[in-house]
Amino acid sequence: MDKIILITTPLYYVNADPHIGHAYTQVAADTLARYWRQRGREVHLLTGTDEHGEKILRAARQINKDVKEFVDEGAEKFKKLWEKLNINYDQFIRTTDKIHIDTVNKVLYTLYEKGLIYKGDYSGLYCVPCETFFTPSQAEENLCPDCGRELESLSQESYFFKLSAFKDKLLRHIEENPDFIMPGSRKNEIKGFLAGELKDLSISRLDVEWGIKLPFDSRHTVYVWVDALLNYISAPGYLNEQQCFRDLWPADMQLLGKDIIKFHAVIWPAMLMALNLPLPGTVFAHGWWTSEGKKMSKSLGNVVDPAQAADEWGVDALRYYLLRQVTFGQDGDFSKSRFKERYDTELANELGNLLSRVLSMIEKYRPNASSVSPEGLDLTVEAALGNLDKLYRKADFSAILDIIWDLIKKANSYVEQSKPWILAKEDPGKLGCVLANLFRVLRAVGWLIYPFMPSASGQVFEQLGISPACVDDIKWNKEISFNSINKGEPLFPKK
Ligand code: ME8
Repeated sequence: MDKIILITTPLYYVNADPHIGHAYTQVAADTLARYWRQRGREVHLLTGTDEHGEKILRAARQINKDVKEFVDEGAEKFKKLWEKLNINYDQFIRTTDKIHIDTVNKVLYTLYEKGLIYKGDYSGLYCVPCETFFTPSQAEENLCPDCGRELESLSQESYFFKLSAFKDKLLRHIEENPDFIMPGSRKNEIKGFLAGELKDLSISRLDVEWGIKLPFDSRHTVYVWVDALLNYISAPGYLNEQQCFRDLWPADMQLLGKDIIKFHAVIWPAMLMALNLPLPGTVFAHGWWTSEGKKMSKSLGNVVDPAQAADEWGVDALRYYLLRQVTFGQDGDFSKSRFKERYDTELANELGNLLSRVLSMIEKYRPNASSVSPEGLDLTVEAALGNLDKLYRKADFSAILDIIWDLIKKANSYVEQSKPWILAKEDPGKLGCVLANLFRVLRAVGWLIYPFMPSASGQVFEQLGISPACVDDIKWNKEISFNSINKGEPLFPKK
């Protein structure tokens, strides 16, 4: 039996409202999950929220809210948005869940017993918004090298994880597993980072009240990143090492943004190695979105609210735009004018029009579906289907959408070239064949767009009057009938 495919997203901080960057990772994860389910694989999509630490506590205090109430509300905001964006996740873990807290305790105790955690003194700088430690040489003028905000000085007793002991093993793993860190640019970044000195990691703080206490020294609170990363094994059931854990772990695809690649491609695998657990198949760090050419920030007022964008354009169009606009792995810019351009051209004109014109012609001419000659379209459909597994494994959404749109464009040109309105008068036999070919292309297109645009896919099938259950149902030679077509509203109405 095939392994259950485990796909993970980061656990988002609950101190701020979800924005387009969070939606991006979710849409990508959901698209991968939908594809593999569509191929008959069992998938577990894991997501959740990161709720401990000083940043969260300060945010709650700032608005005089009880911190538990604050994180409960924060988690709900994410859940609500995922529902709106049609994100079909299987598990939502919160770092305040008991099973997670118990798992963190178990892991830290195990590592302590193994001699991989020791007590020392930490002296250095800390960025609260990024929840990250820096040495003075990494920071200019006391400013965070990542976010530019002021750093705080820390000097206190702390427990350390022997991260340095894993440097060579990590480098070897990266070399031996070319798909472990994707894309290649991120892999090079991590290899460069590991080429320098890898210091042990401070994993506890004395002065943070909101978090998990160290099981062997309750004066200390676990560093939020160690806490949060462990969700990836607490959620699938590491605590009791149940069968479900063995069925799910290791993750096949861990998705995240490039901002947190070091945590996921250095600290996280080292922790797994320390626990003698297998490493994830792929850690994929996608790029960063800006908005209208600028970094998104509250003060600039240019933060894109995904719920609002979905209201304005429709959920499917938003999902499409996010995965179409940039090659997954590269940075991108959210621009209303480019969104509109893609909406009008690719969704309304190319895809929406193809469906509506083909169905109008079938309704009008009522030909007999015939299968005399596929005129090459069959090969394009088969080639598209044949390439998908490989591309989805690489999360190469751009290449997949290129293939789908190539098919759509070919079908539109085929309409222009074969001129069914003339065939209706001159060659009814050929007309039946042309419209049957187009019906078959649309059947495949409905299937192919499903992971990206699940509702539009459903509408295509409804209008074609079919309900394919598996890929065999959309293969070229599977019989068709025009009897159940049901031309409906435009897929993507003009804005
Ligand atoms: O880092 N462009 O949570 P977070 C693209 N709690 N992606 C973006 C983005 C943008 N402008 N902004 C956010 C944390 N993201 C930790 C994670 S995991 C164990 C703990 C996405 O709320 C992207 O996936 O700051 C990024 O890595 C993540 O949100 C950061 O979310």
